[in-house]
Amino acid sequence: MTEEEKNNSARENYNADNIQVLEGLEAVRKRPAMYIGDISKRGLHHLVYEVIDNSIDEALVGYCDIIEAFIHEDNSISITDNGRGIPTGMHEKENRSALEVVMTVLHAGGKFDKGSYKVSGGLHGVGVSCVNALSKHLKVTVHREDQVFFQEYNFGKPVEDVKVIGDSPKTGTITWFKPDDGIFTELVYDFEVISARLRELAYLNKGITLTITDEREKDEEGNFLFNKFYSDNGLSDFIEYLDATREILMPNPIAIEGEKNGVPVEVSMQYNTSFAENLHSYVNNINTHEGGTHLSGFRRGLTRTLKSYAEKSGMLSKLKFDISGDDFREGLTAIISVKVMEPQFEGQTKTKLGNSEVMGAVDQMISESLTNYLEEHPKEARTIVNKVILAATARHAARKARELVQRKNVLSGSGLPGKLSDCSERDPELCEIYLVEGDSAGGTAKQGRDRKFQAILPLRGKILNVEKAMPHKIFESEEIKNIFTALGITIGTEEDSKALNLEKLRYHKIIIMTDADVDGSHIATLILTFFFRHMTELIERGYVYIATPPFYLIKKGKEQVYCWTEEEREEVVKRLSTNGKETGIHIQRYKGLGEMNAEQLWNTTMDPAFRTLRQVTIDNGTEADRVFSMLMGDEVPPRREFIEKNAKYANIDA
Ligand code: 0RA
Repeated sequence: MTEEEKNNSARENYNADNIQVLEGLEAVRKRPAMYIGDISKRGLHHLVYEVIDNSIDEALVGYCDIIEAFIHEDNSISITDNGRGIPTGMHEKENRSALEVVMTVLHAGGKFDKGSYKVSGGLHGVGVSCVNALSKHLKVTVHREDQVFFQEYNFGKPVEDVKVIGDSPKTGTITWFKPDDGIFTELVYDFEVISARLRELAYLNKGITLTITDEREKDEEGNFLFNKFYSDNGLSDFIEYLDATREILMPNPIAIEGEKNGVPVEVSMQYNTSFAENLHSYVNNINTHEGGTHLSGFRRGLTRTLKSYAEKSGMLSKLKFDISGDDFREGLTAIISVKVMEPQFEGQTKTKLGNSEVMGAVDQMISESLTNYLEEHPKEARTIVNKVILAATARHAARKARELVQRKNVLSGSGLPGKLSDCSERDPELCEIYLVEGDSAGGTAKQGRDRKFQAILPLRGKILNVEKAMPHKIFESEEIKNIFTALGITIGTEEDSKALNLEKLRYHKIIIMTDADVDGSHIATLILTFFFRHMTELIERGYVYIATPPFYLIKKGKEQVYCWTEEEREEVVKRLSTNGKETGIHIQRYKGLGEMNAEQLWNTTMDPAFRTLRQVTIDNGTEADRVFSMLMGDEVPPRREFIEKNAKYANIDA
């Protein structure tokens, strides 16, 4: 064959392969959300997690311990690892480099290592080929067998065959990609979001170093933003991180690790003085928000083991009522992490583990290890039982209070709170409710609203801090009772004291509207804490929003402009200035909603045609749990540090 014939032949083969490849990757490009969840911020970040997951898999089989992520100046991403490098040899069936197959064929990743332990995730585990399909440009560099291999792609299509571009003494894989701006609606990476995921991965996979460098931004010393995560003790370190601002009841978390019926199970747990139940479960490093069989197994094992210990100890003899399953989990922070070969994910968001064999495995594991622990730690065992008794007593009180409230609502006609100005529409999908800080702003909102579909519920001052209060307090707080009844939600059944009944939910948009100052953001946080702890499902369904009133009204002559940021204000002032002079410009800083009249409030903050609502979402439930307990808990220094780092009002109020 001449050189030209060779090239032609290669091209023909290449084209034949390509047809097949295009079918797969075109499907991803046509319906990206089916593969990565969505095409907004979440999906954009999903690309990074997908690539990192492949490196984590390499680490799990013991060949890699450093994974580094970079956000480049143009919002492209690189992930490097020091694993064996993606295989580059000829893939016999496909008749081209294995590397190319991994990068261009759906679900091809990892299939070479038949003997090895490979688990794959739910939403994750779609394969790096998906990332390739959704990238404008991607380059992969592999160091292995003393050489450097390279291939690049446009929209998932190889630009040329895999080639050797140099020699190398090391091994590893470097993947660089630039997400396709024709697919994603959001293209800016969030350093904190990626950091939170890397932190989580470091705790879930002890011994691996994960770093993130943000090349878009430098600190005061001229260094790029940088985070490094590493954990020696895995889940127990995670528990200590999550409980850092809680008052704990034992010197160290209880750590459980082993394998049952072929299922690797890892659990760490610790009791604290709070009333919240904080269970976080993972399957193959993926957070299972909706729980599933591993969580059920944990609950069963925990309840049975503690109950049997408590009964044997005689500590329950004075108790005049039953202990329920909930009582064993009040003030408990626990992480359950299992690895499952072929996970079945179910539920609304496909984050509920369905594999039935996992339930027994976790149950047995917990029973055996916890029984040992209790025998070896009598002091901690007594503390736990006392905590359970306290929880049972409080639950008993809460039930009485709740029954009283719910009976009263039935008796008092419509049952709606007197302070609610309801809308006339009845279809919940079309209805909105504004939870407004203060009676006076509530009055303005009532005048300004469209009464057809907008309801107003004014809340008085600071609502109850549910993070610190005993559970039954929420049924005694007037403001919180009003929220429940206005929304049409009941909480708690005989079986589950925390179950939400959303059947009679009256609004599908619940909008928190507070002053744009420090007090206002504190009140918004109190309300959000309440929703996060007691009405999580409303947030998960996307029903909870935050209104964004403007910070400034700038006037000059007849022109009026509202501004939401400092940058906007500067821009507008510049535009309205004549010859660099600000003469005739009047700037009004809105400190509170009360400074706006009804028309202004409607125009800027409530009119659906103009307003901006920020939807409340939970990107990372574990991190959200930690932040809420810190913001609303007892310790001041970490809270101050967080607020100083994140406050957008700080400079404005100063
Ligand atoms: C399968 C087999 C081998 C390496 C990998 C997968 C691998 C994949 C990725 C993805 C990102 N980084 C990775 N590192 C390794 C190697 C098999 C062998 O060398 O015998």
